[in-house]
Amino acid sequence: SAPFDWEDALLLKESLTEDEVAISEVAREYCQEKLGPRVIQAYRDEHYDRKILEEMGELGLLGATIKGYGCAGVSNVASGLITREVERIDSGYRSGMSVQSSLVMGPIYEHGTAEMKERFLPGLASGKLVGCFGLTEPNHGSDPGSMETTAKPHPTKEGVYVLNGSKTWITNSPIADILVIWAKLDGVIRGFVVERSTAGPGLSTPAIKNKTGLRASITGMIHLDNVEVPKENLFPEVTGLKGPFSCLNSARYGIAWGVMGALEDCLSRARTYSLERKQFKSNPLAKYQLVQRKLADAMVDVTYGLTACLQAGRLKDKGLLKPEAISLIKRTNCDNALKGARSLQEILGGNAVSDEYHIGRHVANLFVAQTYEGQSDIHGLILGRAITGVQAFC
Ligand code: TGC
Ligand code: FAD
Repeated sequence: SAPFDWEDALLLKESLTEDEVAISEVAREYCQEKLGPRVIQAYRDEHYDRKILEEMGELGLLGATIKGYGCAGVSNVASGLITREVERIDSGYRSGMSVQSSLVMGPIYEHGTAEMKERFLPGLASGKLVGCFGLTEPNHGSDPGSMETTAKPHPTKEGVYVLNGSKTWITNSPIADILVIWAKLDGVIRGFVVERSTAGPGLSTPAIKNKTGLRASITGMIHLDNVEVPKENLFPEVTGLKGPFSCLNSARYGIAWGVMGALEDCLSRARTYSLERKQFKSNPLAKYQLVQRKLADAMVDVTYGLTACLQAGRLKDKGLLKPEAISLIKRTNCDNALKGARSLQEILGGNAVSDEYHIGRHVANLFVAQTYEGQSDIHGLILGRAITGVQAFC
């Protein structure tokens, strides 16, 4: 029988359908050939090329689980495998894709009217339109329920709302054509699709520069100063935090897969380095027990993490995946990826400081992955509440 495969210790591939394997291979080829060669320069220049979304759109990687509207309609496991391949290159590229797919196309598909779906989804699926998701505010990150952004009926124009407020740390906002904005209307959270082309001068989206992580993705603020939005662009039914959280469930699920891709890349690079680099009597680093332990720990975390993602994906396809279970995999995989990448970085010694060796970039990115979409301690508190029935947020 085939020997043990350290890159697939529990034979994940055996549990995938032919379609899932094929999609994963398409994504891998694209990422390795097209994203890999440009990531170091993009990270140095803090540059996000919006053509990336068009390239992904051409391959059917955007909004991949959506049926119709130019989307691929694949399983949640297939979509997770795409995410893993993209983040194997860089979390920033995965971020741009996750926001477009889960946080912009997701709510339009789930909560939008038929007219909104027809109007926005095909352009977003092709990557010709870029979207962003505005939930976090300068004063409200982990606690979005306290948001200050408001929507009010226009005092004179029938069927028009007026938005005021600020959002910050918003992926894609400086280049977004379509902005999903969460705001309080009569004190209740509602979702609006703001179109840059018609928003007028009250909308501005300055970039946040000089980031220490996620530099290959573009992040910015959103300022709304009396921005007018027609009532056709309001999600008609969903109210309260379950609006934004319903799409965050999918994005958090995707991150759990993605960060395992980043850790796999670190593992592969550290292993190669440890076999080539010799210290003390011409021994490769790989001969030393402490080094082997670091590699083994990371391989175990990848294997457990991907196995949990696979199970979560199958449950999601059946509609059985609970938000608390998503908190479990998002938190555990992000924590393990950050810890593992940081430990593997040590194997590269001084060379780890050079961006040519990639691991330092993953470490910086994984701090962000552990922070956004609910910081790990927040997910710990969500789990604590599920276990005890008592909430400890305030
Ligand atoms: P809480 O009382 O827990 O809930 C209020 C209402 O919301 C519902 N809800 C959910 N519904 C669906 N899925 C979920 N995961 C849900 N979580 C909560 C809940 O059922 C309730 O509904 P109802 O009908 O009873 O009103 O609200 P809370 O204010 O106590 O919430 C606390 C907490 C910590 C759970 C929540 O606020 C939280 O998760 N905070 C983290 C914030 C966060 O994740 N922000 C993400 C911003 S977007 C982002 O980071 C994108 S980065 C993307 C990239 O670049 O990749
Ligand atoms: P805070 O809420 O101020 O938390 C700071 C620390 O305090 C954290 O460690 C947290 O766990 C801890 N803490 C807070 N409350 C408690 C508590 N009750 N008990 C114990 N500990 C607590 N948001 C969007 O809406 N859309 C986006 O596209 C988006 N993209 C992002 C891209 C990047 C690069 C970054 C960095 C962030 C992005 N975010 C986005 C924002 C992100 O979701 C928030 O940064 C995150 O939710 C945390 O909020 P905060 O930064 O305000 O931290």
